[in-house]
Amino acid sequence: MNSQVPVGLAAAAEASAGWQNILLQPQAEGVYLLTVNRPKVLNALNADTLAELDQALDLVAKTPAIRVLLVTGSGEKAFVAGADIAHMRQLSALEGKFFAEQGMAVFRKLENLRVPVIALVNGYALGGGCELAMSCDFILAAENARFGQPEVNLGVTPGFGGSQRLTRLVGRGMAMELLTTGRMMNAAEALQRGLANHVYPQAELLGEGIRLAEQIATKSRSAVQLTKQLVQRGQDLDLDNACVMESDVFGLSFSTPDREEGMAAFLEGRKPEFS
Ligand code: DAK
Repeated sequence: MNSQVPVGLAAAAEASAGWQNILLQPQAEGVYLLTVNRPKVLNALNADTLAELDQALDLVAKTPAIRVLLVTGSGEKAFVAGADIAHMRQLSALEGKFFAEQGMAVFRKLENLRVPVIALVNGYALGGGCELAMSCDFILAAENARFGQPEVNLGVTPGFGGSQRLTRLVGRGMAMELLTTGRMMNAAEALQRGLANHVYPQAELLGEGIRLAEQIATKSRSAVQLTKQLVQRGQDLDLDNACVMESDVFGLSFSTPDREEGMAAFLEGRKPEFS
């Protein structure tokens, strides 16, 4: 399929039917749930799973009806317990490099999706699992969530962006501590350190995720997506250039029908009906 051609939900459902390791399911109007579905190995990521994730993200990108994506793991024990160690054990140095590049590219694609992406961390998020969660726009955690980068226990370094994203999210000192000890952080600490936005009892995590996603899905699609671009791109710019970019995008948002509708609705005292 041409990645530029928008597809409808029926075509998207058909395209996802062949996947073995992941699920992409509607949850509410505009809200889809992407689940890593290998519960027997705590949803560990092997090359096949990464390839399916890559296809799923292409599908999400070209399905305009999907306005917010939730990402989680199957079962009640794990979000994703890391890269698949049985798979990695067989890799040569060159294959290891390709595996890391594959994971990096998939997580970068996730990060760069136009739509907001929310990680629902329902248990262990270790190594590649923590890296997957950190590639989402923000994290909601269940009370049993555990975050960590235990690569030092395996004699390797993080390979899917963990050393970089964790440092940006929790700061250099705490990232160094977690990366060099491999210790796990529980949900309360993740909340305290700003890695997770909220913590919920496990049984409520999906419902809360859907509720929050629905709030976003009712807002102006163009404003939400432009805002994501501003946050994504701005964090790597100096403040002067980032503010120039914000002025430009602010101007651009004035060209949208949603701007006309949003402002008219406010002045007329009614709810906006965004396109
Ligand atoms: N890979 C493969 N299988 C895994 C797994 C994993 N990451 N994590 C768990 N499993 C499997 C277990 O082997 C077990 O399988 P069976 O024995 O039942 O066949 C099953 O899932 C249930 O796990 P446990 O029996 O161990 O369950 P417990 O409750 O006792 O312990 C645990 C849960 C999450 C604490 C434990 O499973 C654990 O420590 N898992 C490994 C966590 C971990 O170290 N993850 C990897 C992080 S490192 C790179 C590319 C990528 C990466 C690095 C470099 N380059 C190529 C350079 C990324 C690395 C990582 O992600």
